Amino acid sequence: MCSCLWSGMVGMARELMWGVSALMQPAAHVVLVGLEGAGKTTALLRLRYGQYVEASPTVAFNTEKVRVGGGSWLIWDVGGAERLRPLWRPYTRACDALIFVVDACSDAERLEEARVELHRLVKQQAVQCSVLHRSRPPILVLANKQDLPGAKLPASLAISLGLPDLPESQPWAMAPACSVTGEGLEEAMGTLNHLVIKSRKAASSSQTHGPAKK
Ligand SMILES: Nc1nc2c(ncn2[C@@H]2O[C@H](COP(=O)(O)OP(=O)(O)OP(=O)(O)O)[C@@H](O)[C@H]2O)c(=O)[nH]1
Ligand SMILES: [Mg+2]
Repeated sequence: MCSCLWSGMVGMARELMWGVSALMQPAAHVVLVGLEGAGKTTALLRLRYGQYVEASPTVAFNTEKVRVGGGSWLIWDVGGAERLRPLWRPYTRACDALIFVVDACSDAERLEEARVELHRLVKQQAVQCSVLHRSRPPILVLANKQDLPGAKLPASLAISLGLPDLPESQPWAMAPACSVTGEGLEEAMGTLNHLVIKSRKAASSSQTHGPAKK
């Protein structure tokens, strides 16, 4: 048999096995964080109920199980008020992924506050993951409230939040959304699903072949 045909078949079989094992994976544990009022609970309720549900400020956390974007998710939504932010650390311990929600209409001061919190979280994750010998969970930054006039585009928000400065070992992606109408949420969860699958693949191949060279 022609070697390129053989390697094509092996590749297809490998992809099929990955597809089947992804279906059999338990729900990924995801944590929604971000400053107060960014729209975390609105996004969670939109994903869960498929319609706009008015949210009041979260005083601790909410949790919902949803299937969207090709994945099954157990989502924890933790309040973003300053006094609640210390809770992000225990909730994000050993999670499979993070969603950092940002209000795309934030002024420069609020964006700087969001940048500081995001980078603090990434540093905490790095420490926790090295202690637990696991790879860093991917982060999806959700550029929410795209329906409002003056909403900044994802590329500009990525710069303001210092995403290009994150270490190479930190997988991230950015997605625009409007949690009130739900526009962009499914695509965003699809993007996160790809990141989670890629992370799981990398973790399982490093268990088999040893860690990848840096
Ligand atoms: N126009 C618009 N408003 C939104 C959007 N997402 C959320 N909101 C509004 O923003 C306000 C705050 O939303 P929440 O979902 O409570 O924000 P949160 O991030 O959960 O806030 P905390 O629980 O305090 O951390 C609410 O009035 C929402 O209706 C959006 O995409 N567009
Ligand atoms: Mg909330």
